[in-house]
Amino acid sequence: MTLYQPFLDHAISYMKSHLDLAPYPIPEGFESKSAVVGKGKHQETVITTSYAFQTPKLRQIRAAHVQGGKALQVLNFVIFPQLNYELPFFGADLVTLPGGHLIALDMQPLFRDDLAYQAKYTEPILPMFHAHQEHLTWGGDFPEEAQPFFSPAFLWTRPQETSVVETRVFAAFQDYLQAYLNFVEQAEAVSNSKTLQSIEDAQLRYLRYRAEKDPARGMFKRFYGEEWTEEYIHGFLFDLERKISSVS
Ligand code: DBV
Repeated sequence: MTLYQPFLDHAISYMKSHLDLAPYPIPEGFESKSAVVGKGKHQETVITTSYAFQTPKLRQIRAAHVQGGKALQVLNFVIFPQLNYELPFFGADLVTLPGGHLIALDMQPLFRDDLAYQAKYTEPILPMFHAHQEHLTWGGDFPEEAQPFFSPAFLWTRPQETSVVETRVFAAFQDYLQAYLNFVEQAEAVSNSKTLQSIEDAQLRYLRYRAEKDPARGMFKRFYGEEWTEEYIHGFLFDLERKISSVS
């Protein structure tokens, strides 16, 4: 069992019991991809597996699970709400590289500086955030241009010990997902056309940033080549732009 498999298993089974999940199409060739990397006794098979679902309120729930031995494990899990809900994104980037673990967990706001929005989607989870942050110290600098996309409840940490990932980070992941599904349950559809436009704008801003700056791009290119990587990023991981242009 690899490091993030229990996270993925938990997320899928928890969502299955709390949401009306339907499959979300994964483009052909992207459900699973593997490559053999490294030389001699450092050879490893790196396999990337994709999962995707949707619900009436959630446009795309998707995970990318990269498994390449003890020193290369990634679970990137994002939930993109439908465009007629003001819900934040659920964003988890759980990364293990030869240099160590890097954990990003947040409910990423559509409108970070809007106080009413913060009162609704950040303040209720601050106690949970502080409880976890006590054990998971701040991970230090991260790209300044990414800051608008994170909430004040952004859990960002670089644990030294794998056991911390297995216990504290796993507990935080479960709590954040549970809190997120509570928000989803309570969310009501928006019909005001100005609000709808501002949601679409905010989703596109987020999505373009993530697609353009995807920190996994270099890794995927090395393993699977440029063409596969760009198609994976724009056609699956961050696909909103294409979905919008295909209906309008
Ligand atoms: N990150 C992704 C996807 C990944 C992925 C789709 C499927 O968005 C993995 C894989 N993240 C990944 C890897 C690294 C990071 C780093 C492999 C390490 C890159 C490296 O060191 O070579 C949060 N992820 C990071 C970093 C941050 C995040 C801040 C470190 C800084 C950096 O290298 O850029 N999550 C990430 C992020 C946003 C987010 C930038 C922005 C909104 O939600």
